[in-house]
Amino acid sequence: MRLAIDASEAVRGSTSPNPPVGAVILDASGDVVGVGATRPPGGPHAEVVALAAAGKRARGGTAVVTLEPCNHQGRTGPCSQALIDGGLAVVHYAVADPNPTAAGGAETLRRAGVEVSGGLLADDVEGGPLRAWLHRQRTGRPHVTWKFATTLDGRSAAADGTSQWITGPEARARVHADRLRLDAIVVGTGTVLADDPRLTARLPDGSLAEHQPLRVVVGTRDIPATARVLDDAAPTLVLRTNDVDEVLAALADQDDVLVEGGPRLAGAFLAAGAVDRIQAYIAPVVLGAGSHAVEDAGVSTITEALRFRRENVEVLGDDLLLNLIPRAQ
Ligand code: AOF
Ligand code: ZN
Repeated sequence: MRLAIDASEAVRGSTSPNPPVGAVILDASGDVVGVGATRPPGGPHAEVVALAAAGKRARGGTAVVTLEPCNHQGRTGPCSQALIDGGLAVVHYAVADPNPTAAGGAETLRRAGVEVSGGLLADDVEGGPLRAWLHRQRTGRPHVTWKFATTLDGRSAAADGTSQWITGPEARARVHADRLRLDAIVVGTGTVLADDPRLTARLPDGSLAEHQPLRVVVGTRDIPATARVLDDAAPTLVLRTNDVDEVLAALADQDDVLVEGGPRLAGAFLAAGAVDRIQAYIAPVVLGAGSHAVEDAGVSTITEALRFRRENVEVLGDDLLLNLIPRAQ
């Protein structure tokens, strides 16, 4: 299952609206004979990719899949039937498929005499590669991560508005590595006017990655046609609204969405309860003046404070990355 999770991580960001699934086939003696992951929409599912690699060696073997094999004729045939046809004796999956159209694969396999078990490393899969997709299946809304960088004194830009760079090179490398796996990056028009960001996913050598997240600019201020976010390096969606629900509706086909600055956009998402996860980069830097990461989150008294709990803390060079999720979840 660890191998299947790794395989699915490698395709995260390239499969939505389908989930990034990983599959591993072991032959009858337990050797790995096929590894696969979901191809971009319209392409084969993970199991079919892994079965193709395994060929006849799958007969009498075991399939390990991060999601319950699908049971429907969609853009591709049902994976449950592909596993039966491949002669698999055992199937382990991590998470049941919550999509009613696709569910039922476990039952179909059992009826065909295959030994089936679910739940293997389910927490790792639910909190990892399938987290954003499962969230959208459950809520109908994309999974939103709010990311920001702050100094020790809680500033995200200096008094003159400059903000590059608060964090060090390790943290910046991490931000770019994460971008490769996203479906969309959202910024406000104020950030475009102040920083003129490109918002592209770039490889360590600075070149453009093959998969680019959708760039989304939100707000009612005009941005110049020369803004770098409008270049042809990646697709861009401009939403002339301040309404968080409208933004989420426009992104209904995206699983994994990152909201970056600025402070008003972050405040609007927080106030709307639309932040599912926070990535807070904290740099050992003091500015003593300058703007904060959030302007107004709809909180006027301490009992209304928005509270989060720690998922984990990472050390990146001299900086810290706090991964947080809402208390209620
Ligand atoms: C699997 N293995 O690798 C994936 C699955 O649009 P379709 O026809 O490709 O079907 C998409 C649905 O299939 C998706 O919503 C989810 O329920 C399941 N995805 N299932 O057995 C895979 N990606
Ligand atoms: Zn399938």
